[in-house]
Amino acid sequence: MARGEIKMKYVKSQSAFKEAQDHIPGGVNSPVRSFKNVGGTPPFIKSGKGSKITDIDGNSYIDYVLSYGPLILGHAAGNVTNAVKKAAENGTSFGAPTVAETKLAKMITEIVHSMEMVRFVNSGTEATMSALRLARAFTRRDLIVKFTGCYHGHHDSLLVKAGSGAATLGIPDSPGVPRSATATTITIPFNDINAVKTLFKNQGWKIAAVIMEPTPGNMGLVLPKDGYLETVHALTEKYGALLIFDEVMSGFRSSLGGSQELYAITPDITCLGKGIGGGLPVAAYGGRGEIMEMVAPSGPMYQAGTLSGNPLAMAAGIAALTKVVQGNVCAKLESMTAILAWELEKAAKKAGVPVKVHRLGSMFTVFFSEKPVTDWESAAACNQDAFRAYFHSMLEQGIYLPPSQFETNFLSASHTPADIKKTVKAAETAFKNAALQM
Ligand code: KE4
Repeated sequence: MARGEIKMKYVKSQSAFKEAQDHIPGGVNSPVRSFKNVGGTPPFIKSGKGSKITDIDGNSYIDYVLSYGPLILGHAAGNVTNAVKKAAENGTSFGAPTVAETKLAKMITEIVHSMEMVRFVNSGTEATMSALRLARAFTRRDLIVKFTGCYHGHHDSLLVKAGSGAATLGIPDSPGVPRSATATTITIPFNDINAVKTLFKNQGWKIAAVIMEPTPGNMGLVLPKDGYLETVHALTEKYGALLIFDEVMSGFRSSLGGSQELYAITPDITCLGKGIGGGLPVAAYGGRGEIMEMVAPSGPMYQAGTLSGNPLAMAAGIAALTKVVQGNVCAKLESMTAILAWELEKAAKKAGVPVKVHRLGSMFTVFFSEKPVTDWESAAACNQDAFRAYFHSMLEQGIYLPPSQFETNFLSASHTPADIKKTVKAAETAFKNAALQM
């Protein structure tokens, strides 16, 4: 333990974790939360407010997980909480259309111009699963292309060489996924332009769609090489395949209109999640009208959901996006995140620790690597022991980071310059701990 660190108490979380493991696999409802990759006990969170969370032992943290992206405004943002309370007083679900769904859909189509129409679902997994089915229905082709290290949720056909929790736990190809489910999924390295050119040359006319995180966040944050996205897009257009941008994480985070706005690329279908629900379960897929008209009941491609477009989730999403747009939040977060990334790089250099800090909009990742990180292979080669030492030192100092090298950190509109200052100071100690592992 480096000097200056306060020893957090986790007595209540330890007993809560023990009990949870008797009733829930691994004690968590999503694997990355288990701290299995970094060791130790995951703090059980009691509450959040703004940029802070407090666990059941009373420890308080500056939060850079923010529920893995949704909380662009921060925890318990007043307008979101009030909107959900008000909606709940009128009922929680109807199984019937409401005007709130149209309102949020219109807001999204006005921000993400490639989405002329939107269908709401309940998770990013559902959004990408439905987008694949739509692409296959529209093109009448079967082959899907994904990229190693990209994560699109846990449905069978895309749980192949996946990032995020699958990579964190070292199970990028999960048991239980039958060969038949992945037989039409082709996986190639991200940022390898020759691989995608060769694939299209050989099989382009059989490809229904390429699905990608344009700026992957599930290997940690990895950025596309110059011209890469443009080339992928041109190849899909040349061979009549659809381009699906999975912006579940990057939407309203890399910029207001997502990475498609930043890189000026118009995908055929876009998947959104996280930020559009203000912390409630909402995701969506959408695209050109002629494609979306294929979706039942307009067209024959079936997709449904009991709680899709749920009134509370719609209220939260409308309140959150209204504030994000009116408050010019993305631009403000751009500069604060850039300052933090620069200061972290400086602190690592001072501690003699080789890192690559990648930053885009309000997202960033600190890779413990001397070499550039451009794909899954180089991300996986990072020094994970150094990451673990850094992670635990930051946690001990009240900075709550995603418990995996293969995740992205997030800022919110509630983070303050004082939070940034405290985070950088903690990192100076944490990098010293990391240096002992290198
Ligand atoms: P969900 O099914 O978890 O709502 O969304 C899946 C998904 C799809 N696409 C992208 C680009 C995503 O990042 C995700 C989910 N992201 C992870 C974090 N890397 C969720 C956190 C978790 O699995 O607990």
